[in-house]
Amino acid sequence: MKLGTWNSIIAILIVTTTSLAQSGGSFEIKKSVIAGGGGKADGGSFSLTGTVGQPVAATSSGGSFSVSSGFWGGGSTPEAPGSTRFDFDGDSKADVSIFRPGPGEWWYLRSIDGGNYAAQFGAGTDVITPADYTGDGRTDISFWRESTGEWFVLRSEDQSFFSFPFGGAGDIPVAGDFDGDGKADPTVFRPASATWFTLRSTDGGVTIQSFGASGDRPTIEDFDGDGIDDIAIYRPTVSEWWQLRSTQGVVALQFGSSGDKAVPADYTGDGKADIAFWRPSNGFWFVLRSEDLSFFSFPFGQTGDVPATADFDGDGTADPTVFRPSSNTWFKSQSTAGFEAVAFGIAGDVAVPSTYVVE
Ligand SMILES: [Ca+2]
Ligand SMILES: [Ca+2]
Ligand SMILES: [Ca+2]
Ligand SMILES: [Ca+2]
Repeated sequence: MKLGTWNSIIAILIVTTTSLAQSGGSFEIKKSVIAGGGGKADGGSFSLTGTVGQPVAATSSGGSFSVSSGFWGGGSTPEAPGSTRFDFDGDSKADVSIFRPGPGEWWYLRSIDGGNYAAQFGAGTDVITPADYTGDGRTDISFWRESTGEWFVLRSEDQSFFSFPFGGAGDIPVAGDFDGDGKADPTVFRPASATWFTLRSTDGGVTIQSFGASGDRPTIEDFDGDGIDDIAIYRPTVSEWWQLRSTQGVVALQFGSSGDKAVPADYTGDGKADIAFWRPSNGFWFVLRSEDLSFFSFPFGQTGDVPATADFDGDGTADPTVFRPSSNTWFKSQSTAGFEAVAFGIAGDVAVPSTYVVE
């Protein structure tokens, strides 16, 4: 989900007296990244139309002109970078979090300051659907009620909620950003007809697509790394992965065997989700590298654990993680911050980062 490439964009503003492509007066700009997704910088007889919006860096001056350049937010239509999944407090680090079905409570451990947060929202019979629907970079607590097909979203901004009907009995609710505006689009996969229905956040319209077959399970990720989530399925009976990639088209691969749990995420950190599964019988992880489709495997966790992968240390690379219900302990193999065990939850709790794991 997270767009690591945005973090690596570097703005370079160079002022010289030579004359090259982008020039005006006595200065020349070789490279620049301007905020606001289309903003413009002006000075005297010169103007520069911006390209990419990101948080502010600095202002550079030259002669009679200055350009505030680099990375800053705001503007009329800021393009939100993709949100980190299961990041409720908005620090780009996923938060250890549980849903308590009995009372319909959500609890999470804020990575930003170590505090606890709790909210009551939903019931044990609801299907939880956490995602950033409002586009503020923080995951919104959310659930889908199958009996009425209604979605409920608790806005991260002010804890108010909204609801709307979308989908019906038998559907599988998922969420992904399919139109690339930084807001998750409520989506249901209808197994009976292998049809996808997406409620677009950009214009409120509905996209209907056929992809997959009856019995498939949705596994949405950004597999081709273009910043737009891709419709994808895992076919448990034959361990096949089918992806309708937004830029690179359809691909199908076989990886895994019966009983494995599908846990696709970007474990290699190249910005593309990797096909991956966790094997409950021996606690091994298997990752098919997006770079070259070679694979690697390693043991982490044991039978009875629940895979709960997310990017807990916020470096853009998914961290293999398991939640152990017997002791309510989280074991994280973090790509940068290393191993960490955290006790969080009580008996019967559901690990929120396991929400979209399928088998
Ligand atoms: Ca966080
Ligand atoms: Ca994509
Ligand atoms: Ca990858
Ligand atoms: Ca990480």
